[in-house]
Amino acid sequence: SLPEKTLAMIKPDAVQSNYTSMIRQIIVSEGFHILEEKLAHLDDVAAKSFYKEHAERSFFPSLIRFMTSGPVYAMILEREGAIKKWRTLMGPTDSNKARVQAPDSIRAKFGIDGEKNSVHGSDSTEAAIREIATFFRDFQESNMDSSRRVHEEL
Ligand code: YYY
Ligand code: MG
Repeated sequence: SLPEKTLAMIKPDAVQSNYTSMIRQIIVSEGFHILEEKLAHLDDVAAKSFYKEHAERSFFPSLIRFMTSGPVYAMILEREGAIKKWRTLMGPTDSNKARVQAPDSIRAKFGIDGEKNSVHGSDSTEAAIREIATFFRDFQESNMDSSRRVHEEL
C-alpha cells in the first residue's frame, strides 16, 4: 500500500473561528504528512468549479455564498489510504449527524451544521488530482505516484 495524496480544506466557518491550528494538529497527530499548505480565498468562478458536481442541487447557491464568504486553508495530505482515512477523520457531511454518529470526528467537534461543516476532503483519486490542482497549480500530477517521485530522486 503506497502513500496516497488527498486535498484537505478548512472551510470559511472554521478559519473564521480560529480552528485552523487545532485541526492541523489533529491531522498531523493522525499520521498525515502535510506536503503543501496555503491560505486562499475562492472567488465565485473557482467555488462553482470546485463544487460543479452539485451545480443542480438546491443547496448550491447557498454553498457557493458560504465558500466565498472568507478565506479557506488548503492542504495536500499524504499517507497510506489518505483519501478514505481523511474522510473518516472528517466524519459525516452534516455536523449534527456527526456529533451523534462519529463524536470524535472533526466535523463533530468543529462543524456548525449541514453546510458550515468545517472541512472538505476529496472523495476519489480523480477528485484529489483535480482539487489539488485548484489550489497548487505547480504541483505536478507525476508527484501523485510517490514511488515514481522516489525513483526520480535516485
Ligand atoms: O463530500 P462532503 O463534503 O461530505 O458532502 P457533499 O455531498 O459532497 O456536499 C458538498 C458540500 O455541500 C457539503 O460539505 C456541504 C454542502 N451541502 C449542503 O449544504 N447541503 C446538503 N444537503 C448537502 C451538502
Ligand atoms: Mg463531496
